[in-house]
Amino acid sequence: MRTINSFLLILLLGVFVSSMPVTEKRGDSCYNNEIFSPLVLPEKTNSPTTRKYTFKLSQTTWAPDGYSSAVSLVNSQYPGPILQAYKGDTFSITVENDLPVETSFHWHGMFQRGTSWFDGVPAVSECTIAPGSSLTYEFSTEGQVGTYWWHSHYMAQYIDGLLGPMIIHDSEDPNLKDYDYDYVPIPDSGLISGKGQYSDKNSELATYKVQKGKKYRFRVVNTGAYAFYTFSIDGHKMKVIEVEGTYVEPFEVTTLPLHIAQRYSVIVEADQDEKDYWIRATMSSECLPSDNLTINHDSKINYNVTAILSYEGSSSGGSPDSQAYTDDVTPCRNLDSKLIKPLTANPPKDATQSISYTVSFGASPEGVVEALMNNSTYVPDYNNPTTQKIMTENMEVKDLSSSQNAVGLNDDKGVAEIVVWNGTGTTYDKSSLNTDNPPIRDTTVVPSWGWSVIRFNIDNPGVWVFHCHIEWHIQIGMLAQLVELPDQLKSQKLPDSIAGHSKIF
Ligand SMILES: *[C@@H]1O[C@H](CO)[C@@H](O)[C@H](O)[C@H]1NC(C)=O
Ligand SMILES: *[C@@H]1O[C@H](CO)[C@@H](O)[C@H](O)[C@H]1NC(C)=O
Ligand SMILES: *[C@@H]1O[C@H](CO)[C@@H](O)[C@H](O)[C@H]1NC(C)=O
Ligand SMILES: *[C@@H]1O[C@H](CO)[C@@H](O)[C@H](O)[C@H]1NC(C)=O
Ligand SMILES: *[C@@H]1O[C@H](CO)[C@@H](O)[C@H](O)[C@H]1NC(C)=O
Ligand SMILES: [Cu+2]
Repeated sequence: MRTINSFLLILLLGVFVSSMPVTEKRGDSCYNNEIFSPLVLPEKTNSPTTRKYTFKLSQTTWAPDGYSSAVSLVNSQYPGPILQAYKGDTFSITVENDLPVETSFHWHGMFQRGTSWFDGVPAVSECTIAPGSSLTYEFSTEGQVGTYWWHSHYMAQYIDGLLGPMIIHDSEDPNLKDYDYDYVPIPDSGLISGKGQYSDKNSELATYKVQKGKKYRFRVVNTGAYAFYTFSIDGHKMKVIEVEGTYVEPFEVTTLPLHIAQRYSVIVEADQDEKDYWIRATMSSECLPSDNLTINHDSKINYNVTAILSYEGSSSGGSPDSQAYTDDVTPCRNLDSKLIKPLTANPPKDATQSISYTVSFGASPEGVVEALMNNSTYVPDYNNPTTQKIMTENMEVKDLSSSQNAVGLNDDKGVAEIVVWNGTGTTYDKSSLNTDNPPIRDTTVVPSWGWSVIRFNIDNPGVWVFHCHIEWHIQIGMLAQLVELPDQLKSQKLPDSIAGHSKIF
């Protein structure tokens, strides 16, 4: 654990601490300009097709917000390429790893039915991709639509830039007639879509151009590793239409809370005076893991991260004088789940298997900080991923060591329930659960000293990680493995590219 710890500390210093003068010339070459224009949709085909992408990884030094740091990029861009497909298509993404370190890519929110080994979680679904080698991930988008993202799942590598959005378009999207253009903004590490002002207040900000009278779908993705954001656009209400791949009954908000990895699609109507307006992604300092060993409290983090909504014909010249909405949003909490009503819902009523976890922090006998799930910190076995143990070595969940935090879900057609506790509770008020049309999402916030209940159908064979998405917490072991329908998994065939893809370090 010690190595992982210090590795993370180094990365954090890169992100949060500014102690040296910026000498680097600010280069524009790394911006992914694709993200500042309305999405150009992929060509439609009559039947589902394969959308091919190639990721070339490289390291460079870059100062997107005026603070220069070492970054790892996909195709020399930040954010990385926007992956797009239509419902039912297959993604085929070849990763060529030219980094001096190993890597692995995760496709956040993808069900990976029948392809769990392409989930990209090292030590769980597959081995890492060694420096100088490549791997082609191939998986179907069947049954999924909406807004997702991808990121490295190796160590805390995505903080350095290995991330990007992923969109599955839908010709039957009920909202298609309600907007004219489709934009993606991603608040992350004090930047919006790769632009921000850290120490250089003259740094260019992300600008989203709009035309009066038109309607814009904004897909907002928190691709950060630490920060909770509240997202808003001065003077413009936002109509929420999609939550992490699920269409919802549209509702209006002025401020959208987003914790790490959460996504929303909102429709914004350009119905105001033709000026410039602040787009705000305000970080809540009270939600940052503020361990003084991990974050330099003296650093001048810009909590008020901004971008610009600029009307065509605006005379503001890139300096809006607009005022923020003043409504109160409870920091570090989900958007009120009572507002989120999926358009189609058939939630499981009762659970056939209930699993509870108390999450906490502790220290190893050597004094190293650990994150615990039921008093057990997860220790990755990079040389022999769990999927391989199950599929090729015929191991059972009970054979896995306790540091694997593994639980078997064996009841085909059953319903799993996971109850996460922050604190020492043991029972919760079942009558307080909404079992008619609860939010359907892949990332939720467990409230301070509170609990969350998650239910899902046991129908997707694979080894899946259930983890905290705060990078600092996952790196110190806040992760459990759900071994779903292992017998069915064993009857699937591991592709040669994965089977032959063993760790060489
Ligand atoms: C961190 O904070 C704790 C408690 O607030 C304090 O005791 C400790 O000295 C601090 N450590 C450093 C390195 O500043
Ligand atoms: C950030 O914005 C809030 C609300 O607009 C304001 O109260 C606060 O002073 C700002 N903080 C900084 C550091 O500019
Ligand atoms: C976690 O601990 C609780 C309380 O001892 C227990 O009921 C529960 O089954 C444990 N969870 C797992 C996954 O073992
Ligand atoms: C974790 O360990 C503490 C201290 O030994 C104990 O009191 C607590 O019940 C344990 N929690 C779980 C969920 O097992
Ligand atoms: C539980 O909530 C408290 C209060 O907000 C927080 O300090 C603590 O870090 C939380 N525990 C975990 C494991 O996130
Ligand atoms: Cu993720």
